[in-house]
Amino acid sequence: MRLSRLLFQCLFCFALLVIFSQCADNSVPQIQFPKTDLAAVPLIPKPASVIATENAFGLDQHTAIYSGAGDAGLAEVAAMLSDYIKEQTGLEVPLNGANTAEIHRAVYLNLSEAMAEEAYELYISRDTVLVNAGSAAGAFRAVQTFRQIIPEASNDTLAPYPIWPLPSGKITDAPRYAYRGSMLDVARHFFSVEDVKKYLDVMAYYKMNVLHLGLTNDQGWRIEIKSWPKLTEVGGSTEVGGGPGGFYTQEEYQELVAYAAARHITIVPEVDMPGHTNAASVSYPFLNGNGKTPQLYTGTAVGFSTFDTRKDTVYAFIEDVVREISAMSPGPYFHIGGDESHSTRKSDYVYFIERVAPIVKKYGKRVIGWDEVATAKLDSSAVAQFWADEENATLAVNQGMQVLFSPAKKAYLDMQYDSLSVFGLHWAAYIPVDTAYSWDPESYVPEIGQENILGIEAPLWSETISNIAELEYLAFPRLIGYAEIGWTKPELREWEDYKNRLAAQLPYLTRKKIQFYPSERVPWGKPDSELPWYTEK
Ligand code: TNX
Repeated sequence: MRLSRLLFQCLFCFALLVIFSQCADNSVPQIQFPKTDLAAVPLIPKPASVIATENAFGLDQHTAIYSGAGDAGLAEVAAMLSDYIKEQTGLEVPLNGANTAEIHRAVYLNLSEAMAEEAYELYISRDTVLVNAGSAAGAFRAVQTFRQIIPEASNDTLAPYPIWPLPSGKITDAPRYAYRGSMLDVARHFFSVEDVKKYLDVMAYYKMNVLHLGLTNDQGWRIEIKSWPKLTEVGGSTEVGGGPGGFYTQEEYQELVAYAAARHITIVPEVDMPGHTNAASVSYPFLNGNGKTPQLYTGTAVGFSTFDTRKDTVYAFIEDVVREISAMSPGPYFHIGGDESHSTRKSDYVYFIERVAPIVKKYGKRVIGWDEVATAKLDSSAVAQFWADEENATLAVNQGMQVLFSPAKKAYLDMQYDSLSVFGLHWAAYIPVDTAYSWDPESYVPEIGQENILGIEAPLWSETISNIAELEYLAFPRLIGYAEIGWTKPELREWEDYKNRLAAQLPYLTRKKIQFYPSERVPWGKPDSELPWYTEK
């Protein structure tokens, strides 16, 4: 196996040599590029190291992409790169060089087993771009860097055809945290498959790798469970404000999982329990433990619902749900919620969490729960998502659990930017774009060291937003900063530098038609009337 791969790589290198020897041929024009500076390209997240060599790689109609077809997942990453280039420039860049005579330059994707999983090196020189990566995921992250280096406009004066000159040099890069995520609450308001795909596109562009979906809550149950059909028939029928709600069929959920996987993003499904369970209890009243007759709920209060934690049938139900969702979720995690169970007695809560955790393990998943779950006894494979209570987060560390950082005061995407914000809440804080960026998980809770931090996640609760434009108002541009916190070491991060790189994302955000909030703290370089959410005063 290894030998055949080696042989393949040798042949491959030989093929490349043949191609490049043609570059010496007089028929291939030698283009003189103006001097470039790779270090000045406004990349987000900022890479670990950038060395500029002042030349350029001319991306044009004579470029091809090569990937070792024998390497798992690399051919798919190469195909994604070709699609991205097409989308951005209109160029059709062929894969694995059909018509070699026409090919002057090559992008080569290569696996380098010694490298960490998502690490990559990107060498850009006159006639080659070489990506070395620890895995297909690393190559995919490199591809995002490549996309960000492609200039917005082509240079049409260098040759009789358009050329997009990529500044040359070497980038060496790797993520700080293994988990760089966001959460969408599709329960309070439902968001379509198309909306979630658009969100995944942007997450991928900024190298995020986990999307947590809040699939259930008091106001709605959003994932089809074949063994309990009323969950979606009844529980999925409304949302906050009384709108029509909705849910993902299992096919649609799988479509999202696959779409995410193609972008090397893991979906983490959350079934929030024992509180936040009104929609489930309306569908199947035997689940209910608060002594009242459950009814569909379209308000925004929390803490009034609970499962009956002392009934075996409740756990049989939970096992069916965990089994069906786990079977569709290739990622390592299952989120059990566990937050704000104010109607569950403390002893019942602990009993419940300790009974549900083994069910999740039985289906091969690691438990994640909001920080309250650390008040129960869990093993070190479980993860506590720190959102409010430092004491709970510390309890988790004392049990050997890893902590996922989502402190509401810094990382909640549903917090308003300021008192004039149209959407969002402010129970935890107002979070302007610079505040969202200027903090670091490692120094946030003194008792929690780097070794206990799994990563960062920015949750977007949806009580106040009911369509994609409103979602984008809260998520962008703050999500981009959370992506950088997750990827880039704190010593390389600084708001004054970041705000300029953020402003330079405007062409991408505009191309993607993202209705971001045009914070005045970011030098967008455009009149207000050309930015989203502009209204005539
Ligand atoms: C708290 S954060 C909640 C959610 C709300 C959110 C609104 C957490 C684990 N629970 O139920 O949607 O505040 O900001």
